[in-house]
Amino acid sequence: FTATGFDDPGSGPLYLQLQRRIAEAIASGRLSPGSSLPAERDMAAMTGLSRVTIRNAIQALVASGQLVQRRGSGTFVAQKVERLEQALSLLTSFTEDMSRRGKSVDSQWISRMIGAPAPEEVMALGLGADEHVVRLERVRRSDGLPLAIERASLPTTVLPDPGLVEGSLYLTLDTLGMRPVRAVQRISAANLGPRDAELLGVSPGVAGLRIERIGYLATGRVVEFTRSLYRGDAYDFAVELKLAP
Ligand code: 16G
Repeated sequence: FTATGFDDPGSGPLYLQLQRRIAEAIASGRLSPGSSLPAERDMAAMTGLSRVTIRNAIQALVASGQLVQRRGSGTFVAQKVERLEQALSLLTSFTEDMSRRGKSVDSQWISRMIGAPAPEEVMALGLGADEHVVRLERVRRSDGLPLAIERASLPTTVLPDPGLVEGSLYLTLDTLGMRPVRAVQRISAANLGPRDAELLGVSPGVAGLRIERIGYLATGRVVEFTRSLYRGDAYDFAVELKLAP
């Protein structure tokens, strides 16, 4: 970025001119996905613009999802995501969904543990006194791109040891004869907090989708209570509707 070209009074506010220039550099590939932007102070020196102007231009590009800000490490060009259409009427696993699309799955573990259930886990899983839960917290990635954070809770009577899950939870449950055959799913809007945004490689405050799934065996026994945060810029959920009787 150079100091030239910012003096044309007909081109609108300075921050908009800079915003346009950065957007063009991203579109043309001169600034590639994942690359970092110079610090605000250095950009001010390069362009001769004030730090407030630089900040305004960057904030606008962060809000539109073209740039991502990470606490402590700076501002980066956002990774391009291709939106995925996900059917809502089928009970599939993340691994199956991605393999069907010919994509690789590599999930990043955040934590796996056994503990006493929180009140909402007791409610959702219908736990009795003294029952414990296994908690699996993962960032689900496909072709290296983080798409969702999943926090699954299961009774230890369903999954006795969190270490049994290597890759696919549903595959593990299948081998234990505990794979859900029915589920109730709720979707609501959520703005991603700083920690979750960081895990997903997006800017804090961007739109996400909160999805809760409660999975049942044919007997009606609850096996899974999973709370997920999906990237709002990566998913379209689709469902076929029929006429009401
Ligand atoms: C899906 C499910 C999640 C389930 C997971 C198992 C949604 C919103 N969530 O991501 O509830 O635990 O699949 O995936 O669809 P896995 O077998 O690949 O671990």
